[in-house]
Order: sequence, then structure tokens, then C-alpha cells
Amino acid sequence: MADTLLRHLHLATLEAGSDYGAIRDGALLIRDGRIAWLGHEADLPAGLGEVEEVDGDGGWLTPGLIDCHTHLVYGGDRANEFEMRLNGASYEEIARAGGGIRSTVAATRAASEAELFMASLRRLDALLREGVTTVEIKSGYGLDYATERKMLRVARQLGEARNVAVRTTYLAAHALPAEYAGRADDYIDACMAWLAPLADEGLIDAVDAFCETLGFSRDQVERLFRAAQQRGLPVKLHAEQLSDSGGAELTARLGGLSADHLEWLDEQGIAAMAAHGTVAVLLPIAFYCLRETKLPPIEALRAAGVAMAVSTDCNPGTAPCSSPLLALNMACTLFRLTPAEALAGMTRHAAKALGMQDEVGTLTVGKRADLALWRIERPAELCYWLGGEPLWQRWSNGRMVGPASR
Ligand code: DI6
Ligand code: FE
Repeated sequence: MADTLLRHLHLATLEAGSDYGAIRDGALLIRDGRIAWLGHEADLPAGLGEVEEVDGDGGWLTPGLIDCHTHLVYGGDRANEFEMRLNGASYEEIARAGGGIRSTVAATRAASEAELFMASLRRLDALLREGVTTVEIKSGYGLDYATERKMLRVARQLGEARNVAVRTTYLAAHALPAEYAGRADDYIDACMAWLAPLADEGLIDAVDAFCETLGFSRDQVERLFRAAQQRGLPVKLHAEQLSDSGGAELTARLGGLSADHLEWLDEQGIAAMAAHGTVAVLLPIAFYCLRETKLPPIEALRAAGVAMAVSTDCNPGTAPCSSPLLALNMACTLFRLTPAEALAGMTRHAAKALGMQDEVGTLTVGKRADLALWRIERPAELCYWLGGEPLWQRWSNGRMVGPASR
């Protein structure tokens, strides 16, 4: 494959430091799927040999976006519950009518692998149209072996069907299925038993859980995480979303990749995350949809130097959203991140949240050429516009794969 030279564009390298790591009037060379050179166009090395040129027409090139926390494989949707609530039904009434996570579990169990794939592909394609080149996808709407496996298989199939890197996360400990009512410890044992064969099949890249009074206790999460770590799998946690359960502190202490949500995170949790380099994954769409009022402690996380990632949380209950750009906007408007922080949160820090920081997340020589080219005049526009389809081109593994599907 001939080398590709992207020129007549500006680079937002997102390397550490301020101002997006911007290089105006830049150029970037792709060789063998990797970034081989980047800098000011005026400094292009001589004797590049035969290259295929792409004229960026003055746009901005960023690392491809990384959506590091999604539940995008699921059956059905919950639009009916949204409507019921707005017509006055309470959460309890909806739950009694079989609603909430349980309704998604029922729909996901009922869907065939092909149906689940097609429904999820539409959501994935929406992410790609907004510049995503890496996406994390969780299981967690199966809550039984066969359906957790089906979800993870579909996630892998999505990665094969499209030019995007998929990281799978095993989230069987998302909710207690009705079959295990009153037996949460037994259910954690089951999650641990399912882990081995699913990992052996190559279906699991990381392990997650929902640590909450509604979900699982710290002790239960710790048991599951130790089993994951014995198999060499990294861990991450839904922590401190609705109350302070100390989940972030646990995850940090175990050397986990990230703690996610964090509205109720306390000082101790922040200190532990800072000490262990655990990434804080912020999910402003879920905050918005739940009409939360308690903000995650952004200023304290910033002061402690904790890396903050931003993600869609794409799921049918609390974030029916497949727009990473909307998540960037809400990270700014609701959580008061600067646009530079938000964009680092969906590139550099999101890569770290997936343990992929040596491979993707910044424009750096040697990293994979996963890139997004935007029709914008300044990087802050990626956080500013609501809609508008600013993506122009996407590269995955050095291949130009267009703004849309494929
Ligand atoms: N926290 C969330 O926001 C989602 N899961 C979780 O642990 C909600 C999932 C759902 O309601 O379907
Ligand atoms: Fe989530």
C-alpha cells in the first residue's frame, strides 16, 4: 500500500499540554497503517517517494474519537417508559409493569443474534458518522450465560462488519436477574463461573460491574474483580452513580482502568484514583436523562490530576444516545469541562480508560492511524455545535473509510 500524505489541514494532536496540541498548517504521513510523520507542512521531509495525497482543505485532523463506555448491544428500547413517565407514571409503577433494566433483559434474551446485530449496527453506524474509530461495548442485558455470550459475540461481529476497533466488556454483574432474587452472592458465583469459558472464547477484553445498593456490594464486586485479574483481565466499574459505595476507591486500589459515572465520588475516592492512575469516565448524557442535580466533583478531580474521559454511555434506559459529539457538548455545558478537556476526554484519556494509550488516542508517530478529519475552523466546534454533521473523513488503521458506515 502506498503511503498517504494528508496536507492542507490543521492538526489537533491531543498530546498532553494545552490548546489541543495544535499544529496549524500541518501535514501527516501514514505508512503501513501507522502515523509515520507529522508536523508543519513547511517542514515536510524531502524524498518521500510515491505518496497518495489527500487535500484536507483547511479542516482539522484529530485522533479518531474513542467511545470508552457503551451498552450499545441491546434488544428493544424503552421509549414506552419514557412516555409513561411523562404521562405521570412513577418508576415503581413502571418497574412493577416489568419495566426498567428487566424489560431490556427480556427483549435482549428474546432477540436472535442476527436481530441483535442489526439493531446494534444502526447505533454503531451513528457513532462512526461522528468520527468514532474505537468503541467499547458491554454485555449486561443477558444476565444468563447464553445471552451474555450472545451479546459479546454480537459486539465482536460488529467490529468485523465495520472499520472500527471494538473492545468488549463483560458486565454480567449489571443487575440481579429475577431467577436469583435474594441470592446476589450466588449470582456473583455464577458470573465468575461464566467468566472462564467466555474469556477462553476470546470474548472478553475487560470486566465491569454495577456497584450500587441497586446493584452489587463492594465485597461482591471485589470477588468478581479478583477472579478477572487472576485471568489477566483488566477491571473497571460503574461507581458512585446514585450513592457513595466506595466503588471507585476499590477499583483504584485493585489497579483498575477506570471508575465511571462518579456523581457521588468523595475525597477518598479521588485520592485513590489519583494515586493509582485510574481514569474518571464522565457520562453527562446519563446525568441529563436522569435529571440529576449532583455533579461529579470535576474541580477536585482536576486539582488531583485525575485523567477525565467522556463517553456516551449509549444504553436504552439512561442514555438513549449514539452521539459522541452531544456527549462532548454536555460535558462542557453540564459539567463545565473546557472544550480542550472534553476532547482529550474522548481521545487521549478514553484510550487510557481502555488500556490502549500506547496504540491510539493522540496523533503521535508510531501510533495507529485512526483519524478523523472535520470541516471546522477550530477544535472547540466539536463541542459547540448541536448537530450539523461536521465529520468529513475517517481513517481506521490507516485506511480512508469515509464518514459513513463500512
Ligand atoms: N448505569 C446506567 O446508567 C445504566 N447502567 C448502569 O449501571 C442504566 C442501564 C439501563 O437502565 O438499562
Ligand atoms: Fe453504563
